[in-house]
Order: sequence, then structure tokens, then C-alpha cells
Amino acid sequence: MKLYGSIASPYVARVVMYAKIKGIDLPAQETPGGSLKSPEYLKLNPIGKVPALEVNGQAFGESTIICDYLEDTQTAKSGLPKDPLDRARTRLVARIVDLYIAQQLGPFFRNLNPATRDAAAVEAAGKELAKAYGYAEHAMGPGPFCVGAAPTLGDCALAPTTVLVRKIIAGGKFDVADPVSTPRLKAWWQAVEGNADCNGVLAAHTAALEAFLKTMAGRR
Ligand SMILES: N[C@@H](CCC(=O)N[C@@H](CS)C(=O)NCC(=O)O)C(=O)O
Repeated sequence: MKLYGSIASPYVARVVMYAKIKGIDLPAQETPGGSLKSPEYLKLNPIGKVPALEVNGQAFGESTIICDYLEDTQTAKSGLPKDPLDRARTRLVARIVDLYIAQQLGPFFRNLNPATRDAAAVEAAGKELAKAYGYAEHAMGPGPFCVGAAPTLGDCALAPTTVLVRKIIAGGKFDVADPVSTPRLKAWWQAVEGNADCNGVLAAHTAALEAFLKTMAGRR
């Protein structure tokens, strides 16, 4: 099994963390051909995004589908809660990250430069982002993790994306409040940071993200 992509990506970090909580070491590696759009990589994953997982010469993308595959094939330790309702909750948190939180990040990335910023677009995205974190909190079960006393899929989706939101969006560049501000989300974050499987992946994700941002700043 080969996982392609950079750990700087929150989607790649999701899969690496999910593997970790299942007791599997699945480090991310460079895409074949050295880029997301190389012919070698596009042959494996025509979507041209990371992550992708290669298994016996066949590959497929989409972080949550890769997590599902790991769940189906690596059965020694589950990355999902036992109770069906709790499973629904943790999957819903991951879906909210993809459909409602991630969707609000574009306007911020497109408006990093204060001189050319579309203030209205950024303000609207900030409001929607705060609402989306509210949806995630509402989907959570009893804590301290997204659902229960151990990290599951929802944590693996929400935590790396939250690192990105805090570093790039709520870290002072924009007038956006830290999304980790309610008692439930603060307790959740503390649990994730205090968990050995999660925090190693988050540290690697944060370091890679910082290096990526430095490179981008150098190019501007
Ligand atoms: N829905 C996808 C999203 C993956 C994604 O957007 N990855 C970004 C990196 S953070 C990417 O590859 N972007 C390159 C591009 O869009 O060209 C997943 O869950 O895997």
C-alpha cells in the first residue's frame, strides 16, 4: 500500500491520522512524476488531487474513501465507534468538514493579500465558517473526542483542517475568531492534542504546512 501526497495537506493528514489510530504506520510519499499533475500520477488518479492510495498497482483518491478502505481491509483495530448512531455522528463531522468548512476556505486563500482583498467575500466566508463549526459541534457526541473517549474518523478530518484554519485564517491575517472557542470544541482540541496518535500527525502536518506557507510567501 502506498499513500501519495504531502502531509501539509489536511486531507493527506486525515488518512495518515486515521491509519495511526488504527495502529498502522502509513507515511505519505511523493506523487509519481513529482507533481499532482504529472502524467504518471494522473494515470493513477485522474482527479489530480492528493491523497491517493495505491494498492497492487491500482489507485484511488478521496481521503474518506481511503479511510473507508483502510476500515474494510485493516480490521484489527477500528477507527469508528461501535454504536451505529455514534458512527453516524463521527462520519457526519467528517462530511461537515468537506461540505461546509472546506468550502469556506477558498475566499481566504484567494484574498491573502490585504491590498487586493475582496472584504465582502472574506466577511461572508468568515460568517459561514463560524456556522460550519457550529454544525460540527452539533454533530459531535459525548466527548471529549468527536464521539467518546477515543479519536475516530471525525477527529481525523476536523483536526488537520482546524490546524489550517487557525494558522492561515484565524491567526491574525483576517478578522476571524478562533473556531476553537466554545467549551465543547476547547475540550475536543485538548483531547486531540493530548492523544499520542493524533498529536504526532498534527505536529508533522503543522511543520509541513508552515514550510509550504514560507515557500508561497517567498514566491509572492
Ligand atoms: N475531496 C478531496 C480533496 C482533496 C484536495 O483538495 N486536495 C488538495 C490538497 S489539500 C489538492 O490536491 N489540490 C490540488 C488541486 O486542486 O489541483 C479529498 O477528500 O481527498
